[in-house]
Amino acid sequence: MKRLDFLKYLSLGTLATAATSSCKARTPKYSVKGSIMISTWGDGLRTNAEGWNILSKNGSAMDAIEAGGLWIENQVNCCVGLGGNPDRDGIVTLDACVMDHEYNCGGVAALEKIKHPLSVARLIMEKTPHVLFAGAGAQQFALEQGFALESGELSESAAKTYKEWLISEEYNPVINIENMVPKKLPNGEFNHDTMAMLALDNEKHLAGGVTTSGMGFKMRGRVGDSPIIGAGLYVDGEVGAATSSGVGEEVIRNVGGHLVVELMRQGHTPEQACKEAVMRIIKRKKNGAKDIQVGFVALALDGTYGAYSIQPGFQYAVKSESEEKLYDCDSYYEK
Ligand code: SD4
Repeated sequence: MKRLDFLKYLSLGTLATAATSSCKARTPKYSVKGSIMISTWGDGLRTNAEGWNILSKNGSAMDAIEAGGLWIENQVNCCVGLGGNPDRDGIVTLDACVMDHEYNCGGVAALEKIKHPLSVARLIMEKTPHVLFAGAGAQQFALEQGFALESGELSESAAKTYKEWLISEEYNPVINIENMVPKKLPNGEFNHDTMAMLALDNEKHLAGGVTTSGMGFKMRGRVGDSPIIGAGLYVDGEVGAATSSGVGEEVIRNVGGHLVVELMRQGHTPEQACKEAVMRIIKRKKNGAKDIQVGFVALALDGTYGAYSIQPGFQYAVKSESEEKLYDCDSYYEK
């Protein structure tokens, strides 16, 4: 970014907010007919394929989301499932949530030793009067529902990364900035890849889901935006759905998912809504959020979709009848 633009944005902050809240509908950037699934990052191509198996046979958006979650949680990568990076005490804790078009939702926070947190979140939604379970209670619920208790042993890659991290013990939440990251994790990996998914089925029902091991080397007990309805995910069956990846604290502070959906309700396209939510984060951070990443992806009920992030490098995958593609979204800062 153009420093001048940024200063202008800061000084015109109030004006900007007022102007956008009366924003009229714009020509949609991307739109599709029929069902569609959108997932964050490169692995999103695979989660979309899992979801598409269901959507293409007239299955429900929620089933598609769960299929995507099951697939990614079975992989070993830095940031989703039990193979992900641990907290600073060396323990993997998982966050996940789901939400459907009728405002039903469920989430788990800081869940340990359970392989499929997104499915647990769905059962919380379907079988309990509650929305969010945390820690030991979340694990107890999962065991009661028949999930196995896993060993808690770190994956080979997480054990290696953790060992290297222990040398500095520095918590450095620089994530999701593939092209311009100043600092990688010690093993050269990037600390990103939360799986955030949105789907629209042939019944025009929306659903969303997020699953993550959260920020690597977080403080014990830390919960990010991913299981928080309204922050990491929000679905409004009358308007659209939005989800996020990046530094969860900033998404929670700005109630990102809900903000994006409300902006769409006011007439913003999905991309414009994501951009406005990103701008709020930038405006409210003293250093203009120069060193962090947050990206939002949104899907409107009419099938239009879009995304926007603070830093370049945020990707999302789209699968519909007419396309199968990984997009690099526009960002506030340039490479
Ligand atoms: C968190 N939002 O725990 C997650 C991290 C993330 O890509 O999205 N990483 O704050």
